[in-house]
Amino acid sequence: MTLNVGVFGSDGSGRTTFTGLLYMAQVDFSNRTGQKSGFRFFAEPVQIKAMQGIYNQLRSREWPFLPAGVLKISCSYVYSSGGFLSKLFNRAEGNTVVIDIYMVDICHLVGFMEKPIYKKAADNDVFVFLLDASDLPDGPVPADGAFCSFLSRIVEAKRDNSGDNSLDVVFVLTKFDMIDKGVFTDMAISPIHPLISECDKRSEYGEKFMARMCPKTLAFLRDNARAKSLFRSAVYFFSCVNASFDEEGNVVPRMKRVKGSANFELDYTYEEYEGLIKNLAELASGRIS
Ligand SMILES: Nc1nc2c(ncn2[C@@H]2O[C@H](COP(=O)(O)OP(=O)(O)OP(=O)(O)O)[C@@H](O)[C@H]2O)c(=O)[nH]1
Ligand SMILES: [Mg+2]
Repeated sequence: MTLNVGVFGSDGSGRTTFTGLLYMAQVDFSNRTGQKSGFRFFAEPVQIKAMQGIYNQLRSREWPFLPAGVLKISCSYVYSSGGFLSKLFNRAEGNTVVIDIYMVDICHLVGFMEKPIYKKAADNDVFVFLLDASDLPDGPVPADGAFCSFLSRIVEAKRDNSGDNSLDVVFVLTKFDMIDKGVFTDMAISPIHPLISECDKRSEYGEKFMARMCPKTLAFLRDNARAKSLFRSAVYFFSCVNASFDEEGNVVPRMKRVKGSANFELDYTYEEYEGLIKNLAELASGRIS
C-alpha cells in the first residue's frame, strides 16, 4: 500500500526547518533502531542533496534556506515486512509512504493548482499543515482561509470518487519554543504539551491552538467529519529547535551535549518527529483493506 502525504504551510511557517528536522529525525531514528524497525528512507539524489543542505545548515547553527526555485521536496519511506513497525501495527505487508513538502505559500498554492507541479497537491491521503505556533497571540492567521479553500477543493474532488473517501489531517505546530509563557497562562494550558502516548489529551491541547489560530479550519473539519465522515480526527505534533545566542548575539539553533559523550547534537524535538514517522506507518497500514 502506498500512502501519499502532502505537507503545506505559509511563508515563514517553518517549512524549511521542518524539512531539515524530518530528515534529521529519519537519520536519528535509523541510527537508534538499526535494522530492527524495517524503516528505510529513499529520495532522488537531487532531493537528498537539498535535504542534506538544510540538515547541514541547522547543524552549523544557521537557520536554513533553500536555493531559489525549489518548489517541492519529495522523499519516501518504506516500512518493510518483518520490521518492528510493521509488526507494531499488526500488518505483515511492507508499506510505502510518499512525502511531498510544498515550498510555495499555501495562500498562493490554492490559485496555482492547475500547474503540473501542483496537480498532485489535492490528491493525497494525508494532509500535513504547518502552523507557526508563535503567531498564537495574534488570533486567526491568514493560512486559516487558505487551509479551508484548499480542503473544500479536496472535498469537491473526492465527491466524484466512489472509493475510500476518508482523509487524514495532521497539524504540526512549529516554533513551539517561541511561545511566550504568558500566552499559556492566558489560555489556561500547560506550556508542556501532552506526551505522544496521551492521544486524546494531545488532540484537546492542539484544538485549543486551532480554535485561536484557525477557527474556520477547525469548524470545517468538524462539519465534514460529522456530515460526510470524510476527515478522521486530526493528529497534532509540536515541533521546535531550541535556540540560543551566538557570539554575535544572534538567535541561532542550539546544540546540546549527547548523553555520555563529548559530542553535540541539535536540540530539537526528536520524539515528535519519531511520533510523526510512526503515525504515518500506522496510517499506511490502516489503509490496507
Ligand atoms: N526559535 C525557533 N525559530 C524557528 C524555528 N523554526 C523556524 N524558526 C525561525 O523562523 C524562520 C523561518 O523558518 P523557515 O523554516 O525558513 O520557514 P519557511 O516556511 O521555510 O519560511 P520562509 O523561508 O521564510 O518562506 C527561521 O529563519 C527561524 O528564524 C524553531 O523551531 N524555533
Ligand atoms: Mg524557508
